[in-house]
Amino acid sequence: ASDTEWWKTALIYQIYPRSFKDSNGDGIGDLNGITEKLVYLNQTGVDAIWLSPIYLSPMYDFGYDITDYRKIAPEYGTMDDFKTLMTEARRLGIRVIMDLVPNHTGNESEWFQKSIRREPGYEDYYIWADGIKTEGSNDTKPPSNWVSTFRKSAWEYNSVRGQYYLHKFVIGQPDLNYRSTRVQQEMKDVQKFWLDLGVSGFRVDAINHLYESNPANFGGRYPDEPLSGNPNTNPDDYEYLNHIHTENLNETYEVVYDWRDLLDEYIELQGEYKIMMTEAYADLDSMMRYYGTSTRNGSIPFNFSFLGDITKDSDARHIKTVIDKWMTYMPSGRTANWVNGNHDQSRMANRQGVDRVDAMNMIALLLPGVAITYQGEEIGMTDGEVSWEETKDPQACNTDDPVNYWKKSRDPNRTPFHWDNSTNAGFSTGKTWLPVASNYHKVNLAEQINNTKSHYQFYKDLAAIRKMAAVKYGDVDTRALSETVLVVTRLLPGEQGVLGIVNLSDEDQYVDLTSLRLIPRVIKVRAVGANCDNVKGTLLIKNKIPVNAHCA
Ligand code: ISL
Ligand code: CA
Repeated sequence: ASDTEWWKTALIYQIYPRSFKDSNGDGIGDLNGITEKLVYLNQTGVDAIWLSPIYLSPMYDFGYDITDYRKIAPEYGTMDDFKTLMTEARRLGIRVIMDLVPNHTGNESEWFQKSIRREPGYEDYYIWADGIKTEGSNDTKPPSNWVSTFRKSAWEYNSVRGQYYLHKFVIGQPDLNYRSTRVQQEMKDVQKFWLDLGVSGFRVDAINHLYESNPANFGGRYPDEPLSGNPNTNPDDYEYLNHIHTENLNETYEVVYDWRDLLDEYIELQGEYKIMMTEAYADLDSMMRYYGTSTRNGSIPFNFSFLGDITKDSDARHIKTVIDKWMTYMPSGRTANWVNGNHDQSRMANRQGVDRVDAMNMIALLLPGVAITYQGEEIGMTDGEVSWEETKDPQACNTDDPVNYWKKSRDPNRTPFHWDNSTNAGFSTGKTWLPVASNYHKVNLAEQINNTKSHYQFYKDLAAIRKMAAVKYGDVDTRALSETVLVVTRLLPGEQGVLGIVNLSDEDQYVDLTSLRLIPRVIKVRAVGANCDNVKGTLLIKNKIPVNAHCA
């Protein structure tokens, strides 16, 4: 593939820098730690890494509250460290994708400080509004009933400015105002800054939140959201409301298409296509609009259906339905993508069960399009144990609930990576910012590199198979042969094909390959992986272990 096509079949590895590798013993992962491990990622077969935010930040939301989009957080390193990382990544052929957080800055940002003081040019950088007067009192109520995704009012009063500002996330994350053309330009300049440093694109944070309904259309006020009617919620909960005025507005899509145009300018400038992946948890129709229109190109909207719709109980037919849904809804000519985890969601081993980790990795890596792996999922890491006292995630802290906080906590899936059996799983020599999961003696990379039947070896095999022409460019056929057997076939005329078979049951199963009408096109069958026995058109599927085979 040329450099303008690489992204269509990329295997992207998400690094949560704070928890990947600590190089200086302060218990916090850093850029030099990542650089140290690039060889590992290259050997694994990763095409690109996406770095969760590494920018200057007070870390109320661990880097998603940015003070300066052009500076590196000192605990993660320096700009020189970043350049070293880029050079080493380029040498190994690994592309680097940055996290772009356009919806909000941190409250220590110079823009916000200037906006508080109404400095000329900065007055409308953020969403400011007067409170609502309450009768018989000098106090005001927030401008609308909007709730932060992290609970409680999304409005915070600022006494210097004498107005409320909107924060869809923590109080320290004021929402930027995209009705200001200056803000629009600032965010384009931020993108150019990083593109000029040679990064290969962006993962765009919380894109659905970019715009709110225009008060000009609602008598000068931000309109209340309608109630969702969800009986399990109270007015402090995000789910208490529907979000018709605050999510996926038409204006948001236009901005995404404009950014796509900006990125496309770099095809000529740097001879490389720059990827844009947008993050939104939304209904399928709203999601698909991010892809673009018949006249404009957009982004790759993250496909979170594996996270939300596939559970421990999903059978093969259901998994097929989930796969088909995205493929069918996706506008023609666009690129699919499969997300098996991230820093906001419980890990696969917990969500779908440790027995299904290999199966889910196989499905994601054999389907057409982009596959995104969150650090640790290649070795089947589990959620760690984080007590209330050790809890750092603001989403958990905001519950004010020492008993049920864990239901909202994202800390368990952010615990440090398990490199080996040594102290702190080889992540750090110092006290780690979050506790290391207790099972690291059993689940760690070093052990899995030495074990031919490990999650890691299986993942690495898949990453290699992914480079085959049939997986890059071939047709896909996904079939549930029964409730427990799912088959993914990738075929390209004249090329060696690939067959991935998942056994979701506890028993060995025999699969008659002749039942797959595709088989006459298969000439040679080569088994890959220790658990695959090819017996005259029948694949023996061993206990719970997904088997894969190449067939040509
Ligand atoms: O985490 C979620 C569901 O469990 C989402 O509601 C998530 O908060 C939302 O999609 C936005 O997430 C992103 O932006 C947040 C940040 O806290 C998350 O880590 C990030 O992935 C604010 O920047
Ligand atoms: Ca460190």
